[in-house]
Amino acid sequence: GPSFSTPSFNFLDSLLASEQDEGQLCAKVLSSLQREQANRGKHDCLNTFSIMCKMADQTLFGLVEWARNSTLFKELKVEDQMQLLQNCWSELLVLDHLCRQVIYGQEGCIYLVTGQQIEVSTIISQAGVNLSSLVSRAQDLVAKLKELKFDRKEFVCLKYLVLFNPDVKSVLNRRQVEQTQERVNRALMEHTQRSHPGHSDKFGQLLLRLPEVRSISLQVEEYLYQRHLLGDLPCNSLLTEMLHSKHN
Ligand code: DR9
Repeated sequence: GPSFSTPSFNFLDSLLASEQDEGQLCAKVLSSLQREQANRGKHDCLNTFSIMCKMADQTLFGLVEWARNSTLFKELKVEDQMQLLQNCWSELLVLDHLCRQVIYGQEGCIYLVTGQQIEVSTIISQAGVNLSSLVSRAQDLVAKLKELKFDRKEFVCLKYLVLFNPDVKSVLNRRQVEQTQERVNRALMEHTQRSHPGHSDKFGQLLLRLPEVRSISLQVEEYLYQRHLLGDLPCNSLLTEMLHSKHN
């Protein structure tokens, strides 16, 4: 109960409170997809890939908005905010995807931000090797996170740890980024110890998943870059803009 609360308990709650609502995000994405389709003729339907990109783009807008609304992030100079987001946008997308699968996903299915479910076997049969391998790697990680009984608070912490990365080159106020990283790290450790007292290494187990998240996110960028080279990526999207910020 509240009588046992500690400062970092409240800290974690405040991080959780500024999470965006899944229902609102879903409604936003659906309406943007409908607007897009309405602007087209009856016989000019968006293909699957464009729909997925639009979905990812809207999700990315939501994640950038989330970061920019967070008190800890607002304390940074705009230049540093840009550097940090350019470094981790694809990791945030992957974490977001993973969390959605852990919370809503059914065995053998991918749960999209729109609430639609797609069977993994369908994807494997329709997608090329790159996308298939991406989806399989992500599903393996989902299984591990389910096993660890990954919860929302832990997910929020991982998002902050990915965002406040002091190793990003050309960050001006490295100390401030480091301090936030340490603070979130401590809150995550205390939370895992409090909520799973019998599971002494849950904290370590969660942190050990981050290199795989990073690696999957780099594969997402590679996949998207290949599709960009084929001319398949929408030109005026945040997704494309972020992708280019690294390849410059
Ligand atoms: C929640 C985050 C944003 C949500 C946006 C998209 C979620 C992406 C997550 C999983 C992928 C779902 C894939 C759905 C596939 C639908 C059916 C299908 O298999 O379509 C095939 C089509 C084309 O495949 P291909 O590119 O391999 O080309 C095949 C070739 O033509 C023949 O060899 O696949 C798509 O359209 C997929 C588009 C994916 C858009 C990628 C956005 C990535 C952004 C974030 C991803 C987050 C992590 C995902 C980890 C799996």
